Amino acid sequence: MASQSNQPGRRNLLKLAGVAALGGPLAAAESVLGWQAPTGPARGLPKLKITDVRVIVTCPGRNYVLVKILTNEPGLYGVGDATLNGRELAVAAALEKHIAPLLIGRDPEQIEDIYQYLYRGSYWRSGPVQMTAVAGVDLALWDIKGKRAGMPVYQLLGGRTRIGALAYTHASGGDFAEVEDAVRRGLERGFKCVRAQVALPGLEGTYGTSTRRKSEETAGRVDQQDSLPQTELFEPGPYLRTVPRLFDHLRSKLGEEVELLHDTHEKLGPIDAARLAHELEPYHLFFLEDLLRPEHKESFRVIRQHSTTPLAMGELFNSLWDCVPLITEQLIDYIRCDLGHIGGITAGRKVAALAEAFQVKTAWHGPADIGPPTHAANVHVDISIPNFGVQEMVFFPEVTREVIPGGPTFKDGYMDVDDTPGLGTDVNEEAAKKYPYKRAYLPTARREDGSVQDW
Ligand code: KDG
Ligand code: MG
Repeated sequence: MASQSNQPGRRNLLKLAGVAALGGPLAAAESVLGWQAPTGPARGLPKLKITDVRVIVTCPGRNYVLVKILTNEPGLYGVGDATLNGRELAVAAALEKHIAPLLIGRDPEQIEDIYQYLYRGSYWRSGPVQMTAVAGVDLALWDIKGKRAGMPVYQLLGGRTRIGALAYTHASGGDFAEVEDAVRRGLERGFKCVRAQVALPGLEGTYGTSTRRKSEETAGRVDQQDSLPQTELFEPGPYLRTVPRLFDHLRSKLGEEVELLHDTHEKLGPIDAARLAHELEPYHLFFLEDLLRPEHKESFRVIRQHSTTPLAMGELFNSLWDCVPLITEQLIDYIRCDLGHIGGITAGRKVAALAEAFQVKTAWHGPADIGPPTHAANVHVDISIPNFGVQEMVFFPEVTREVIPGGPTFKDGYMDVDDTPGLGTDVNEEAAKKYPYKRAYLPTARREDGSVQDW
């Protein structure tokens, strides 16, 4: 992996040493070029340096990309998650070839500066590959800071604001009765909030509407994939006719107490989205998720004009700035970015603070195709901010936990993290080697006439 130093060249250093001897503002030039902390090391501890950045690509059930950042303090390292479902190797290459060489010799304590440097310093900014790579680094740096401080990350973010993070699970099925059974199973497991999805009669279905039960939970898993993407079908007409009837069924069978959610997965156009949100009003959803494609933020105005159903949006966003218009115009009620795809905890806390000012709550993306360090980061942020809403969660299989141990716990409807210093997750590099990467794609979708449809 990357090993060359990032300190300024010898000739520059000699020049700067002469200038610095004069004192004044120019004396700072050396520390700027060398990226040394102007304030000195924390708590009198010796100065930290990044000595190695390891990128671990592994497939314990599905593909994950982990970033392990090592320091000059023996045994002190951090682990982050840089998994981008279906584009894992692009992120791994960005990290190995472009980002790791920039980090060697840097002070891992300077998390904000490194985030700014990687985000703005590349000139080309944002995008899912770059921001997932930045998130992997960011999480590893927060892990290091927590370990060094002897504190869980949520303490570094300001300490607890709640007993745990209210969590939601997924329920799906081929018909309304199957979905109802799946919701009941979620409730028996302790969940207070359940996302409900149903297959569409007469259509093979796609994400969240599949006749292959639970397909949305397994999408992208290598055992579910051919070597090239599957093509799935979607039609808005059957979807719009079916979903309100599903929630009518669920409310009549389950009552008002259970919090129900639904994911449209960016499939609709503006007026169809407004119709769905309007027709779901009697069933009082906790939220209706990702109605529109991420490009069309202005179209949320159309939905707002027609409905009081609470709206959530954001898992395809890549930066704080993607969130700004929806939050500042109060066009959504929940911002549900993926901390692993917007630059990590450093970006997420900015999104949360912006949202707080406009009474928007958080609902960070928490699917199976992001690794345990991102799930841990979600919960550290959830339990330390004032405007947390709800947290999507999954249970990882044993094979994933063998390779990436640790992560949040679940009890009585809430997720939590313990007081392990740092994020509370790790990577077992030896175990990771047993599960080499296997090419896998997310499915794609088309309409019945053959044209491309958002999946
Ligand atoms: O890789 C894609 C999944 O992360 C996404 O489809 C899951 O929409 C999703 C959700 O709400 O969990
Ligand atoms: Mg979603």
